[in-house]
Amino acid sequence: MKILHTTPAQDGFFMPAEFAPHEGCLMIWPERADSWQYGAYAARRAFIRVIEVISESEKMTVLCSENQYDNARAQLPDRVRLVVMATDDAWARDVGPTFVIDSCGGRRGIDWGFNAWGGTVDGLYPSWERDNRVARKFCDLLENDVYNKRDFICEGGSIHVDGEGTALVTEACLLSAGRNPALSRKEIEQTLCAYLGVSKVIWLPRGIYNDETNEHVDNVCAFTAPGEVVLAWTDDANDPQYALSKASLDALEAATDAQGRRIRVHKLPLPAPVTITEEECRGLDLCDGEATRTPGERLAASYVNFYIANGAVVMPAFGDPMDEKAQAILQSLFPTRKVVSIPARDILIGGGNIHCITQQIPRA
Ligand code: KQY
Repeated sequence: MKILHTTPAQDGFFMPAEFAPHEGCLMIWPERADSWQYGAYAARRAFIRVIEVISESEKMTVLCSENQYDNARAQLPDRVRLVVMATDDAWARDVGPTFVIDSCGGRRGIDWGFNAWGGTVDGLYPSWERDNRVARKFCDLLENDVYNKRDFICEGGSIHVDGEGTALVTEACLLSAGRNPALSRKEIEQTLCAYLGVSKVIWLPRGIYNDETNEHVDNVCAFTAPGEVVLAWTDDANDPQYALSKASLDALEAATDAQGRRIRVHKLPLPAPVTITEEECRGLDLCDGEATRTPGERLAASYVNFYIANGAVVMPAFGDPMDEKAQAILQSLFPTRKVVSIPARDILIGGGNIHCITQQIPRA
């Protein structure tokens, strides 16, 4: 495996859309006791269900700690490849490589810098060195060369692309003080263009209310096809989310993509606010002496946090009447894939959802 110091755009590589064909998917076995309540037992059940569904149509690789290898092996389907690799938590979207491909059958990874969503400014755990090394190690495992971009803090959940030259990000996240404070908005945009192989970046102002990632785009808006997105939406003007979603709607309606198209926006309803219970908080260890959640805290629940697999769209469900409506909307937007909904409260408690715990490996 070579470590590259050029850029993907210079070399003719670009990030394909998530709805383009995948060779496989990367996930990480949950274990961290201040993220996953009560020994991560319930979280593991939800992760396993996600793994089962995705691995029906893609080669699945799961990373786990040495301590968890036997336990994970016993619970995962035989068709899943299980690899021991040290991580700090289970967010494959954010710590795994972002893959880029070219038109000659090549695939490479990008190794962004990772600082636990904000480093010493507002990061979510005090040490992230193991996570920061996952992208490069995983490229080594796949025998894919890797672009070194550790001097730029970026998580996979903070970017979406349409595969036709357009990227989607939020200002709240990409311009946050804990990411790349020395870079201007223009410099950040130039970096995204050089590494994702895009020519246009659409900036949404905000993401999902109380999203501890500084409002990753993958929880609020996602491409479903070139020129088409779903946007997390509420009609309740008293919900703090309303102003955030409305600001993003305005930005999308004013934008054109890299091909000069206007963006078609499909509103995806949000579930009623989801809050964490006292009992759930009691099951979480302290992090650096502090509680990671407070009883009654609103969690960043959104149906937009789905994963587009080769044969399925895997979406979170929250036991809310909107679950079925959201599923029907997604099914109409992905007619060639089966939309499978998975109860995901136990993933949400960790701070993200199905998109955040998966990372696609595009077919080269
Ligand atoms: O991408 C994500 N949404 C990850 C969130 C991590 C939160 C850590 N508690």
